[in-house]
Amino acid sequence: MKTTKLLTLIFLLTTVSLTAQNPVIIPGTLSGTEFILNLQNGTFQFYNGTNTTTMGVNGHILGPTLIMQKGDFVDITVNNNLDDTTTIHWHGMHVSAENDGGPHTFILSGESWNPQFTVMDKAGTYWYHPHLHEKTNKHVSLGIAGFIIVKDEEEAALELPRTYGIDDFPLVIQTKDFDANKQIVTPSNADDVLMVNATIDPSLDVPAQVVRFRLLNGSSQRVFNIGLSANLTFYQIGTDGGLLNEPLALTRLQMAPGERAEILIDFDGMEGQAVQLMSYASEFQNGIYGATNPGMMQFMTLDGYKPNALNGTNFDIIEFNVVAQTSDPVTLVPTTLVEVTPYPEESADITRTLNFSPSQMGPDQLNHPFLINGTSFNMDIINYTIPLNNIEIWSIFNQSAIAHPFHIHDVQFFVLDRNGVSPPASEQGRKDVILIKPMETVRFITQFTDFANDPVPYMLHCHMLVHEDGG
Ligand SMILES: [Cu+2]
Repeated sequence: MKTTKLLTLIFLLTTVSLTAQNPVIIPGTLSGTEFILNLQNGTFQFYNGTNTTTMGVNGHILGPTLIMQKGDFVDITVNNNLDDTTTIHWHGMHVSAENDGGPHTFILSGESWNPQFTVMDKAGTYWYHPHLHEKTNKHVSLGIAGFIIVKDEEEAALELPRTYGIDDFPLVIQTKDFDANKQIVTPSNADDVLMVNATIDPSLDVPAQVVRFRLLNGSSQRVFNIGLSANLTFYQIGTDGGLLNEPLALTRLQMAPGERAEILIDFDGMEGQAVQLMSYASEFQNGIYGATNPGMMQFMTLDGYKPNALNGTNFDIIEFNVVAQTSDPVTLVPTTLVEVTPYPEESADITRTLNFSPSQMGPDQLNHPFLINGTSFNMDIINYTIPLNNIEIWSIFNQSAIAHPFHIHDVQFFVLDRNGVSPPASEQGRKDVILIKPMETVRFITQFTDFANDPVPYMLHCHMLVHEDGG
């Protein structure tokens, strides 16, 4: 009897230690105007004692955070030391097509690419990732992704936390599928391992004051319904393309693959307490990757999707442990931020309509590629030729049974409406990704300024990387 109890105790202790929190990795930074990025194969221990084959930038997993100043002319050298062709795209940034790093601007194994451009973007959280046709998911899933933080004078004038790694933290949230040997499986619909900055079961010590988080959904397919434990309030201050007019007090924020959000959490007076950043995925309606059923109808299957403890349930993303204040804390959430001015609808030169549809109708449609206006991606076809400086409304109808996060390069847009209704305040800032639900029409307005290029196109695509790779 005693032995049994002892064994039980040992078992419990072992279980606890296996699920212990791991301090989240904070990526290093590169700043200035010259950046050298070495893409490389690597191995990384997501699980203690087990090497997983990975890809990384200047290291074995993920990449450094690039800190850029608006107005600077930056010179980036990307050395492809992988044994595969790839590209690097500056997601969300307004750069010329030849500097954008889309699938046409590939870097062969052993070669280098040297984009140079003036940073024209507003202060905000952008990111970089591979964009090779049919290989984007593999290269991102194996680990190539990094943050870009753009700073500007407008943002610098605000009383916001901005000390990297102290009161300003980048958090890339990803789910992956590991096989029995703890190797990453791609493509997969069985992504049941959640990580933040490549750390499984992550925790982070945060000071008892207002702290800024730059959230990125870097997952291949999964949508998160961000919230805090005990439904604590947090404040969204930024969307994909920069700061909002004013902080928004929220308890939930939906984030699809590719989307970023800057949030503030006020930990003042909470020293010694723990707060979980969570996904309340139980609240998703069907038809979203992350809900109980990924298709609108229950009978629609997605190979490998079930069973998965992350689907349709609430789960922790990262634990924040509140520690002592820093010496110069921000303790108030500002009341106003920057002026964000959408283009008036009447200013549009044209409305384009896009229709997302399955390539194969019926209950198995989620396992097949999806089409835009009845066609899939072709490297040799340019689908739209847009006059420089056009202001355009894009009206996108999702005629398929799963929600797709639509992404367009070069521009930030403003959402006009969802099925004719104004979007929630959290979607009224500058955006470059928008989740379009089944049978929903989303309209946005944008302007195509500064860059014209005949042979090198910009991309528009679904940011579920499996759908993207499917064309
Ligand atoms: Cu899609």
